[in-house]
Amino acid sequence: MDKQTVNLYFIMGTVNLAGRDPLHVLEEALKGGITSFQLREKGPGALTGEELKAFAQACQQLCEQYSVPFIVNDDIGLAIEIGADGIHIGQEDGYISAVRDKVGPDMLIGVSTHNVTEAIAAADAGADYIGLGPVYETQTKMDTQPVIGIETIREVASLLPGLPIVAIGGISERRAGAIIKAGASGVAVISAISGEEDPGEAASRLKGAVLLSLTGI
Ligand code: 3NM
Repeated sequence: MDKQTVNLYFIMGTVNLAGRDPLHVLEEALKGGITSFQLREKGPGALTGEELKAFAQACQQLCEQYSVPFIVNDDIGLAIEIGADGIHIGQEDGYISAVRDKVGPDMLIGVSTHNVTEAIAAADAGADYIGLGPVYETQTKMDTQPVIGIETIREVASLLPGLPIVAIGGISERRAGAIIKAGASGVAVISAISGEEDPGEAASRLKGAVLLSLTGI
């Protein structure tokens, strides 16, 4: 997997969008230049069953239009059923090798990691990319691990130079530069796009910050 694929990785579900239409937010983010999209449907009122599947397929179709990989969080069955481009799993979601057996050779597998040990284990087990965080405090996910800061990114990036690393947790346009300079391939955000007045503009500015820092390396 190309590191550029995770330059700007947007995560969203239908929950916590302050009444906005999620497909509209996604399309604006796609227009703004996101390079990956993860459907993460969690929290009170989260869609399930056929409703979730229909929503996932609508997201998938939009992503296809913009040639952006469509990745499903956690739900391996759904990812397989609709033919997602990727599946993203947490530390508690089972062995990567078992997930690979289920999804076949072509689906991307991303893994959430929170320290050097988890990052190395994920790389050894064949993860296509890792999420690494939370880099900063986040208001979006309640059960996060302790904040890891920039130094952990630097350490993991130097130990795993070939692996796409996407930093996550409390990332804003202002913070993106330092994260990229520390060695991350990109940033994953929820609120810095979906919580903004103009998600397209927010995505475009974040992308600009990431690309500027990458060219400066
Ligand atoms: N995972 P925001 S932090 C979904 O550290 C998620 O693994 C995290 O949301 C981790 O960009 C997080 O609004 C939430 O801070 C990111």
